[in-house]
Amino acid sequence: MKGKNYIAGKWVGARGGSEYESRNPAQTGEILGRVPLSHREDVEQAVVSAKEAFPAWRALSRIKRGEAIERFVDIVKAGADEMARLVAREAGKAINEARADVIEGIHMAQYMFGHARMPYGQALPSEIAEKDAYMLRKPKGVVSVITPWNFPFAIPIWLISPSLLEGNTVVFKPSEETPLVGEKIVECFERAGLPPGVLNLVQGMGEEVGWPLVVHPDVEVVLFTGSYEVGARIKQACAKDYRKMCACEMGGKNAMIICLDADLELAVRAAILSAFKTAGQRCTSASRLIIHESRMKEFAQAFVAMAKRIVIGDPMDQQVFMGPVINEAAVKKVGFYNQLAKNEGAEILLDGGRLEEGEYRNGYFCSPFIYRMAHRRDARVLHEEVFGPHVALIPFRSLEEAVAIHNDVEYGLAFSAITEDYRTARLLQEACEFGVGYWNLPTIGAEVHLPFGGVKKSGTGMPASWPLLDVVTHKVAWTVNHGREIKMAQGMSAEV
Ligand code: UN1
Repeated sequence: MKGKNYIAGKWVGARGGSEYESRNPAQTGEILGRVPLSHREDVEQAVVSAKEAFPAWRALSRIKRGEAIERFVDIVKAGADEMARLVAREAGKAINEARADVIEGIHMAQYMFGHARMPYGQALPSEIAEKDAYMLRKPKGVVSVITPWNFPFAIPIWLISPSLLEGNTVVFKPSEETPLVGEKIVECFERAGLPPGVLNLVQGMGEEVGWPLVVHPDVEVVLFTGSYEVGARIKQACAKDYRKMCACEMGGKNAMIICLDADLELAVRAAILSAFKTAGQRCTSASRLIIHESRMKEFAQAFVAMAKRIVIGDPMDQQVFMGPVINEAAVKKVGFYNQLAKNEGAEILLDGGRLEEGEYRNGYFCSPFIYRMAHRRDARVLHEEVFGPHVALIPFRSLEEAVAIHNDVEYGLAFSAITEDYRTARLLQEACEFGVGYWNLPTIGAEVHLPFGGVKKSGTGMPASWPLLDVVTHKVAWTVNHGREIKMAQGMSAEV
């Protein structure tokens, strides 16, 4: 563990030398490491270093840049187990999920390496026979990458690898909850032979590091995954700078619609995974299960019975399904919304919340909270993101009503339709507002080569996969005269 920032190819402490500790959310007494608590001056140095490295990096062939990403993949693969264990210990994700996080990052890097040999422009027709016309991509410059703790490995790779492939240079600020995973990523890129300054790391908090990275005049693009509140501030700040672009992936209040003809066993399994994987802390987690009223009773019974069997505990234990939530604030937030559901008249089907006894004493553990909300569609708890193991069952009578309930939130990220009928699924696909949709599947489980991002308050600016290549590049027209002359227009006076 270095416990340092990485700027211009050197591991350095924060100016002034302040540090903070990264702790294990399952064992809060366990300090995993110490990292710099950086400030604006550290960001300044990192941006200068990225700016200086840009001309040489963009001048390399795209395939050469892709090969650096390939070497990164080889290095990560060789240490994948160790990386997954660090993800589990620092983010509190169950070990099998931590492995999946690492694999998802590998997949994105592999996809971007493959992309290196794919077309990066187009040949287009011209109105004039003597002209050839092209669209070419050019990198934009310095990209800020600001990422969350819930996919501490995969999401940084989602954002860093397309930026680097296209010839941009990057300043990376991982979540302050998972700085050591962030450090490991950068270490692997260093070992892969990235030239100094191409990828820089600055550890620290949102206001002192994240915000300066957003407003810095030499940053061309801001890539962010996190809350709506922060994403909205970023978008407003970028709008004030005429040349700055951002892509933000933000919150969700995702739903499954479970229809009259649903396969019950499939619906229950999909709902358990959607609501409780990662302890409900994915932006794609489902917190609303919209169920045909005549299937409500049998679904609720089977769903609650399975939720009771969820094993909660140490993320390193192979048998554990759900680890802790990330921190004290998250425990409090889950507790607040569980109580709010009660205050707003919910029928509690499984009362859950903070676990404090025995093995749970030293971590931020919460058990599943499940409730039925039949009448109060305007209840606040049905509209706000909780980011924890908290899920509402909401009955509907007609498909029109199901769609209306589904769309009656300000978010639109992940959606799943559970039905055996093609026409019903087609109707829901068309009418529901979402960015990542599924039929007879959980709301989680995105694949790296598919577009990923939300509508409404869930996302802006094509935040992942191949659409992101457009965000980090300019598309320029390049038109060539292969004729021998340029015909002059009329209106020239006679030679003098
Ligand atoms: C997120 O939680 O920010 O679809 C992304 C999924 C993941 C992505 C989640 N692969 O569940």
